[in-house]
Amino acid sequence: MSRLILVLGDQLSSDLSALRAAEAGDVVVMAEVRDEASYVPHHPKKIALIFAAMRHFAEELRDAGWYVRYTRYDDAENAGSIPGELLRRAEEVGASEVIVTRPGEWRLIAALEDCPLDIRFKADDRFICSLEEFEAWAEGRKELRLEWFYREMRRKTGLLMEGDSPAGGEWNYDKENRKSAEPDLLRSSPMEFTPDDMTEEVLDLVGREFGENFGTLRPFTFGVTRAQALRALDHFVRHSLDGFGDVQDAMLRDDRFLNHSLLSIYMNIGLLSPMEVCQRAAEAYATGKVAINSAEGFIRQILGWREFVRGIYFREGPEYTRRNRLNHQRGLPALYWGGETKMACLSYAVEQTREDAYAHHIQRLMVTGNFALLIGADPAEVHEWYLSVYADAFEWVEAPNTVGMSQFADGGVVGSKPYVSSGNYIDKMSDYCSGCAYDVKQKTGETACPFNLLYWQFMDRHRERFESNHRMGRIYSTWDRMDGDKRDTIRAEAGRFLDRLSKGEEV
Ligand code: FAD
Ligand code: DLZ
Ligand code: SF4
Repeated sequence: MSRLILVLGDQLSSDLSALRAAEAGDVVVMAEVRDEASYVPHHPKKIALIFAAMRHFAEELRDAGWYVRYTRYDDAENAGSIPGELLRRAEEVGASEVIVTRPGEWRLIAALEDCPLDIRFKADDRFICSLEEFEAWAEGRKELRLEWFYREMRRKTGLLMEGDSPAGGEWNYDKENRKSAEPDLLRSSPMEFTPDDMTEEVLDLVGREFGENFGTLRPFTFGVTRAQALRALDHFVRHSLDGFGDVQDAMLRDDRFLNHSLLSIYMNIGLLSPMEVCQRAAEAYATGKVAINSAEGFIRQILGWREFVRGIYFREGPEYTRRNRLNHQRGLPALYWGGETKMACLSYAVEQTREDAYAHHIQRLMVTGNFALLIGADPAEVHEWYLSVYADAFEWVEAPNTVGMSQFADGGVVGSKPYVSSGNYIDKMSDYCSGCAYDVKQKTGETACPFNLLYWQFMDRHRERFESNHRMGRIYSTWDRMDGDKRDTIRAEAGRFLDRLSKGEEV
């Protein structure tokens, strides 16, 4: 009897474990469904990316001889959910067994477990570190810290290793990767692609069905096939990787991508493997084409962070997204969904997010994430926002970054201290402040940058929790040395700012 091989929208890899387990006569099932397209209000570009890449992948599977049953979003018989589609297809072909590579989200794993078919999960081995390996590494450690995990991964893979030693002599070149950036008309941009007829059809569908979601659908320039993703990788390694490290943390109004790769969207839906991306970067270093700080900085994000957060997501379990260690309850302000704000940094980051379904790491962490944490936004709402608005957002990678790294809602599992800053950091790393109604140099007063007030108010209100953190002691010494009247003014002005936010006033 034939079996069903389920391929999800972020599992578009020809060497997927479920496909490898198939036998002659098995039927591949792929489905564009309402439940997946609306569990959060995804950015239209994200839905278009996934549907278009799914349709192209299904064509490639058929060309390679697979028997594929593909359901389009507007098919009349569409059951609206993955389990529903499996049941329908199982009846059609007379199958009762389904093979699926374990999904990247607890919600969908639970839905499949509840499905009254015989569901066989295969490990998702498109990662460099298996979940078993991560568990073995994490077991018995008091704290899980990226740096130690990353070194293990370097040793395991041999990436950027010279014998037992790290290439160039250091494991980590982060110190060299904190420069600000100057506008440079010659800086290359990520590769863009023109939609073909199949993608145009998807764009029309998404425009009709999801046009009300936050986010601009056109122009749509993402690649949607493995061949295009490989071209994007090649383009990045040739033109942007060498400059990646230097300006990795910088932000510029008129250069949204700087030297970032935009490769997360391709890796996260399976069009590129993390190992091949790292190998290309290591090869570019070995052949003298890129500097060590760039190759290492880039590889660390993938071999280190990407693998690390995935391990955390599955280790911490389905309740992880509901953690709220700092007990933050504020609703996410309307400005995150495009409401007016006078704060230039937030306005630029949100506008870019709306147009591109993309913002780079420091914009996510130190602008939108920083502000949400400082105002005490409910981490569940913050999580829903990040999961919705970025084209690369899938829970296994988004949740540890948001709930853990950015909002400290997991109490320090991902990061050892909260990522918060005053306006000074944003001013140093960007050109945003020169176009702002607020003055980043003013610590108090009518025009003071809100980050300056909120930063100290955050430290003050969470003193009990953070004072004993050895990485934060100096912050509290600075606060205590401040003139008492100034501290009171900061508390009062930050309080008024938060009141205005609560009333829904423009800030
Ligand atoms: P580059 O700067 O070119 O980096 C190269 C690659 O490194 C990325 O493609 C990505 O695969 C990997 N990487 C870099 N940082 C991280 C990280 N912290 N965690 C995991 N992988 C990383 N990344 C996602 O892929 N999906 C998300 O939903 C997501 N949500 C985030 C939410 C918040 C609040 C924060 C602070 C970060 C989030 N990140 C997420 C991590 C990071 O911001 C993106 O991976 C990166 O911006 C993707 O753009 P890029 O491909 O141009 O990255
Ligand atoms: C994100 C997404 C969307 C928008 N739509 C679909 C879909 O219609 N069909 C599908 O198979 N997958 C989709 N996905 C990806 C799934 O939500 C993803 O597989 C899970 O979140 C697990 O990572
Ligand atoms: Fe952002 Fe403050 Fe700079 Fe304005 S002054 S852009 S609010 S950091």
